[in-house]
Amino acid sequence: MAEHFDSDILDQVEDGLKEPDLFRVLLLNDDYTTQDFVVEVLVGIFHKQPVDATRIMMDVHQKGRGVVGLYPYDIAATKVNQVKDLAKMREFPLKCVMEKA
Ligand code: TYC
Repeated sequence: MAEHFDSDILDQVEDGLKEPDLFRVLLLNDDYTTQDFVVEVLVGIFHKQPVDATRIMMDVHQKGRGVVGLYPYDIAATKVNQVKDLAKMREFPLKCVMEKA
C-alpha cells in the first residue's frame, strides 16, 4: 500500500529517475611528476581546457590535493584507472583517487 512507503522511494520506483550517486575525483601532489604531465592528464583524460587544467594543476601543487571533477561511479573509476595506467607507463608517481561526494 502506497502510504506504507516513504514517498521519495515510491517516486523513484515509479519513475526510475533517481540521480546516480556522485564521486569526487582528486589528484594528489608529489615532488616528481612534472607539471606538464599533470596538465596533459587534465586535458587528455578529464577534458579540461588548457587554461583550466593549468589552474587546477597549480592548485593541487600548492594545496597538496584538489578536486578534478564529480562523476558517477563507473566514470570516476575509469578515469582513476586511466590516470594510474598512463602515470605508470610514463614512470610518474602521480596519484589519483575517488571518494563519495
Ligand atoms: N609538484 C609537482 C612539481 O612541482 C607538480 C604536480 C602538480 C604534481 C600536481 C602532482 O597532482 C600533482 N613538479
